[in-house]
Amino acid sequence: MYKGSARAYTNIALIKYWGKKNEELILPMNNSLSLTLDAFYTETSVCFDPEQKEDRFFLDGQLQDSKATKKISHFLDLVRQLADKNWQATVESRNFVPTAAGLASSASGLAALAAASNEALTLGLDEQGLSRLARRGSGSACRSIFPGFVEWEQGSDDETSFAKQIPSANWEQDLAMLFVLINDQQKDVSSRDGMRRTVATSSFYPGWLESVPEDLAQAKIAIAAQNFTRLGEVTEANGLKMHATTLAATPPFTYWSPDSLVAMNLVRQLRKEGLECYFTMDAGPNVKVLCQKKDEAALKAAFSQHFAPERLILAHAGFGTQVL
Ligand code: FM0
Repeated sequence: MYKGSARAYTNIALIKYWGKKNEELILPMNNSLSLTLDAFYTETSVCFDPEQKEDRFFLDGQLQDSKATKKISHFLDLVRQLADKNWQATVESRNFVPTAAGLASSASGLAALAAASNEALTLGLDEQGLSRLARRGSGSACRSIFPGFVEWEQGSDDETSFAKQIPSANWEQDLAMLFVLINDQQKDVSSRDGMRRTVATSSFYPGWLESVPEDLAQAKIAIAAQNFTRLGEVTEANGLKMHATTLAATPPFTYWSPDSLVAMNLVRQLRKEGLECYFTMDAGPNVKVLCQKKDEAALKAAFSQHFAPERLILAHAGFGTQVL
């Protein structure tokens, strides 16, 4: 039996990955920095079978169509290349994440598949190798290999583009993130298409790229100094800049919905009232609010006045990818 199983947790970028300099290798235009969280994860098992005719992909028990399977097969091709085997596989994935709701399920999904494949075919990859492999499936997946604060170094080729954990003296244990689920609809523009269109057409994209190194430096200073205000301010500003690039794309688009703005405004109001919190958003309408653990109950209570309780999920710092 050539079988392996793994669990990987989602991560949310505080300094965003937005745009590729190499689409095939998934090399990003800029470094990014994330926090791995405990609330959403994917469990994946992969079984390579020398007798099997074609790859099969089950998501939450449902056999997936050829389009969804193609993405997985493309990734498995890389694994097969590494193992020098041409065996087809059955992949069974269970998502403890609302799929395609901007909750970075591709990050946990591809990180879990990379680790499961490493196990199944005894590839012997270490964490850095796993991060590089996961990256080929989905860029943000390379960060989900690690717990805590994680930086993805863009690198210049396949060898040099991978994530690593940032020393933090476990400060992330003092933090929390409130997920505000704005709706469960499938998103209109995938992150892959959105960033491609933005790089190709947005006149704001060069401004984004120019500003990231300073934002990243500020975030790292804040983590080293355990300065929540500094980390929150740069997180919120960086996310807004990323979303601004989409408005200047051709055709223009936005991931924001009216309720996203309600959530953003609430964060600003709470801050004025002395509850320190900061928002960030990804390629979907959901809003993620960073706060200190000591304030999480008050934050959730304040959001409960505007959003149904089932739309509010508190997360804390999560774990690195685990073999099951
Ligand atoms: O996570 O085309 O990894 O840094 O979530 O598969 O490489 O799904 F929306 C912002 C994640 C993008 C920011 O992109 O893209 C971040 C985003 P792929 P991903």
